Amino acid sequence: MRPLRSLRSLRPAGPLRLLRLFCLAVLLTVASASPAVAHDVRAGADLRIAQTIAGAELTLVIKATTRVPGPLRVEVVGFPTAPALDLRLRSMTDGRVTHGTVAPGRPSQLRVEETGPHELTVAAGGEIATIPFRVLVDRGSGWEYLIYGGLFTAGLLLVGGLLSGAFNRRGRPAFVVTAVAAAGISVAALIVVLEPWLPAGSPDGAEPRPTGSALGRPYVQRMVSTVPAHPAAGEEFVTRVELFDGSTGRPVDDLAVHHEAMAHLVVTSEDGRYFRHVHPLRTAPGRLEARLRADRPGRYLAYVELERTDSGGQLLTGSFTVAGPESPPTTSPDPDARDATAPPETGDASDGRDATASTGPKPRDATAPPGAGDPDPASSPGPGIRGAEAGTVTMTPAVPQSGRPATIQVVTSGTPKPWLGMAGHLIVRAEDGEFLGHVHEMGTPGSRLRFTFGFPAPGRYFAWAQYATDRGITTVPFTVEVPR
Ligand SMILES: [Cu+2]
Repeated sequence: MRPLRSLRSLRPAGPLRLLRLFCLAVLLTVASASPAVAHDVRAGADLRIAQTIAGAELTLVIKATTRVPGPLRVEVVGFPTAPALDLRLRSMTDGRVTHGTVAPGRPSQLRVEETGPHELTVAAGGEIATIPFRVLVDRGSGWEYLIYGGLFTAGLLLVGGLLSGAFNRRGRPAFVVTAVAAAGISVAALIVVLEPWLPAGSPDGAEPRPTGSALGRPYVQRMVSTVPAHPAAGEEFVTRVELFDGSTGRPVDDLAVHHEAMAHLVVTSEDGRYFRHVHPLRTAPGRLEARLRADRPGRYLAYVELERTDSGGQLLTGSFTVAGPESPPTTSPDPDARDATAPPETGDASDGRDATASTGPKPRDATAPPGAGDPDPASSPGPGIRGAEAGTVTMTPAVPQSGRPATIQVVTSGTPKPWLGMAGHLIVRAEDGEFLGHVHEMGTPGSRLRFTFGFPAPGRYFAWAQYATDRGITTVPFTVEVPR
């Protein structure tokens, strides 16, 4: 029988073992560093929230705070403009309240006395929204202390090593001291290099995370309704979305900011001629509301895109019916309506209520009819787009195939500016309403937007490309036929 090797011989020599242990510790730390939550409000970052209020589409910007107690600056960006908003900031910790007013170009300077949960109430045009948020202040990561500690120790030891070397003929103590100093410098340098991947300390005011929440919170359950229950064509009504936690029955009030909004509400008529993309107001815990007006009776489909904290993104659906006499299709529609096939210059909504709207006749067909040998000139791909009229949509390939990516290019009027964190948005609905897709612009420079989209199945799709310029939000509607 072969003798067992002694355990001792399996162990690496002392310094080598220490080095291995150190590398293992670094690897474990990096591996266990969880990626940052994408829509968390972080210290040092502005909180941007899109709101559709008083008929205007705007983004409220709560600026990052660096010191508390201190000022809290609130700004507003209008698309194209925004009314003056009355602000009321309330600390959820001690109930302290401060007031202010904000308008485009006129920021409001509120004051915060402590970190933690706050509520900002925004009022304009008889509408009120309350936005819960947390004031967070970075207290620095523990790694920084390690870096500075390592460098400080190394500095001390280096001086000690030099002195010891100078006064001691036998160089061994000096060598040891210098070696430890070099190790200190190495640790500090390694942490500097690895810092982007190391877990950051939670900032002051952050929500205490429950332990053992690996499974996350359940998906939201919803109720979509209108007030009044049976809205009439041409009259304003409220679309209400109520969110419940299925496991507790309580309102869901922990939405993460998703694409710069608490929720995105898309309402379309069954025939695709009516389209609204708005950012509903939080009027009560778990309740989101948006004022709308539909010009024609019929069935309307509502889609809500949101993200619950620790739960992920979700698309909720609902529908409602607008009552009233059918208006003759050829007469001029209500003042809100606009010609979907007109160039965006004339199609830009002047009324903020419809800043993200499109209504009117049947949108143009961006695709050649299936089987047509000679595609529509507007469908010619890529290069031909130069100098094309704003609102021109081209598809590559000209006839998209289901399940394969297609590139959709939209000529814009002017250079788009960021809206909801992106240069452009494309929303696609299947004709039967069973599918709604939403993709973003791919970062194309200049006055055009490019999207990649995969149509999931053959059929007819209604699509709306949206972008913002100084003149407001432009919506370019078109239809796409995906052959079998
Ligand atoms: Cu949105």
